[in-house]
Amino acid sequence: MITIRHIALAALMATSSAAFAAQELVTNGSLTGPITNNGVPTGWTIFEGTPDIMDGLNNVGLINTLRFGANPTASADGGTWVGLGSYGSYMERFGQTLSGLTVGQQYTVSWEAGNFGYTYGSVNYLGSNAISVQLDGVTVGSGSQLDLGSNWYKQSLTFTAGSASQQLSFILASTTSKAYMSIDGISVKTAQAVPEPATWALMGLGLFGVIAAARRKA
Ligand SMILES: [Ca+2]
Repeated sequence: MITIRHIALAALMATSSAAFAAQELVTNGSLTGPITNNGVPTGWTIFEGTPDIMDGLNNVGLINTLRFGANPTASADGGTWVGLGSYGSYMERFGQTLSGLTVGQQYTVSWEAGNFGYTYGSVNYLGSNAISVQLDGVTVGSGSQLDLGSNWYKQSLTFTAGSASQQLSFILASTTSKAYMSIDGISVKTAQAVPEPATWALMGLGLFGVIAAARRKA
């Protein structure tokens, strides 16, 4: 039998999920794919240079290659990640197109970043750098600068959608620092909105209904 308590609970759950659920807009944000030198995981595209798919045992996308400047641990996301290099005018950039955006809506892009570098003989990519976020090829912001040995830090920034479909990409911020950084656990979601007064009122009404129904029962 459907009681006022059921209706009130349903209303409460509906308003809560509408207010707090945020849909993931990134495909394969875990960057899961085979170890590859010059390649990115399914769902992603290379826009500049030669990014690599790697993990803690396979540097620059080469199997059994421990050429890290500093030893990495696994990221919180786990599995494989993507390595991005910078060397003067040579830059590496990868990304994917976000669709279904609402113009004027704020979104939060978050990711994990680490700086484990690359060293082999006289070849050294050991500098400090930051990971920048680009929308349609224009930088909208950067994570914090990380020195060699920085072992996975959560980064995020907020942007406002300018059109329903925009190209999201990642590139190192400094072109002068010869660095090789790691990125994993990429996510884009609607920026957490504070529920509007009408939503709070509905939730309050739902709670009131539950309490009233419970009292009647007692
Ligand atoms: Ca991963």
